Amino acid sequence: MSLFEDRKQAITERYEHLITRLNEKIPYGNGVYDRYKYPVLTAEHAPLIWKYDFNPATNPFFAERLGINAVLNPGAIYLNDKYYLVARVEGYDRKSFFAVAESDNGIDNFRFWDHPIVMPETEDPDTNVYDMRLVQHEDGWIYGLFCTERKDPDAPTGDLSSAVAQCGIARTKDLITWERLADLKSRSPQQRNVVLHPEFVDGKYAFYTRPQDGFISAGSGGGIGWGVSESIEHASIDEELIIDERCYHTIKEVKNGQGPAPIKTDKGWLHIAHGVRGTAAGLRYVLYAFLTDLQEPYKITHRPGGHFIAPQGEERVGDVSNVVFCNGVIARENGEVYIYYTSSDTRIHVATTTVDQLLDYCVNTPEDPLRSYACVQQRLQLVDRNLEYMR
Ligand code: M1P
Repeated sequence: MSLFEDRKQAITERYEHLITRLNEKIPYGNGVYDRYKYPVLTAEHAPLIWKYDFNPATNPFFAERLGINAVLNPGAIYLNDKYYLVARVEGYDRKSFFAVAESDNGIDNFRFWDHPIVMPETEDPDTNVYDMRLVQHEDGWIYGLFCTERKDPDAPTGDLSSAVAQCGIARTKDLITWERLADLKSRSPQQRNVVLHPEFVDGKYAFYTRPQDGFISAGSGGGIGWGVSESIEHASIDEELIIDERCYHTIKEVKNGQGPAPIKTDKGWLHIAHGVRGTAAGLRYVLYAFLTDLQEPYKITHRPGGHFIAPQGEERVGDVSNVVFCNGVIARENGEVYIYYTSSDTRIHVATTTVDQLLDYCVNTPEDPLRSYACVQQRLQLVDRNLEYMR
């Protein structure tokens, strides 16, 4: 066989082995959720036809032509008995694009569709798009809200890093054809982590936002915000209410952001979000959870203290280390929940749980009491209750 054929065959076999590998639940868990042995999507899951030129006349070494650097931060949706992830796929050129991967069971055998999503541009082209939140809205459309990033037109000469992040909005019925709507307008100079609430609130479209002053830094802004808009075609928020603030010496001291759209339960809307704190090794991103009122989704009713998922083991290392991020969750009608989280901006994992377990976590985990002394009191209460019970 030629070098071309040798490589093509070996690489195709390795790829098929990876794509069809069964996942394994890691035993014991923590009673709140279970992690799995293997990531569900990595850069290696990108179809070979996205990367290689399969014509030996133009690619005699079967060399990669367009590499994929990372597959991360997917939106998630359950449709037609399948689990779909709309992943952020990042090429070697640092640009991200969206692509759909599907699986029958949500924990393994995810396979990308042949064609990445063609996301139409607005009249102001995006430099980079990423982190789609997929929402099946009660108006009948599936919406994808994502970050659109463009160079900051006010950046001083020589500053090639400053950017403006805003919320792009698109809608679809089938995840194939997307109609791009106008970017969200709000008063904040920067918006990331914007999420559409799945239901109308007082007849309006409602959004979770994350206003901030700078591209990276929250500055005087930050926190998870809430705002409403009459229109989705030209979404515009006049007033943003901060519903979950940043807080000194907590997991969300530097910034925080809504994860996927919240899950509707009989005890309230169940939210997964990310919190960021500074360390000597850089920023640390963890996930946390909270519950909001069913009628007034902007009112938090329960806030379990501390992190819900933090990076562990190999998850701690990647392109942006010490990060877990989640913008995709699937809550099945039977109560099963699939949380798709990304570790270190590099690969996607699943954690499985149930609505009952998540509600138990939210309702029965005490809040962060914000001081060491109070934390000790909290733990002593648990110890004493246990000793009394076990007597
Ligand atoms: O690198 C970690 C994350 O940083 C950003 O999130 P945030 O705006 O909350 O800081 C995003 O760029 C996200 O994609 C990335 O995973």
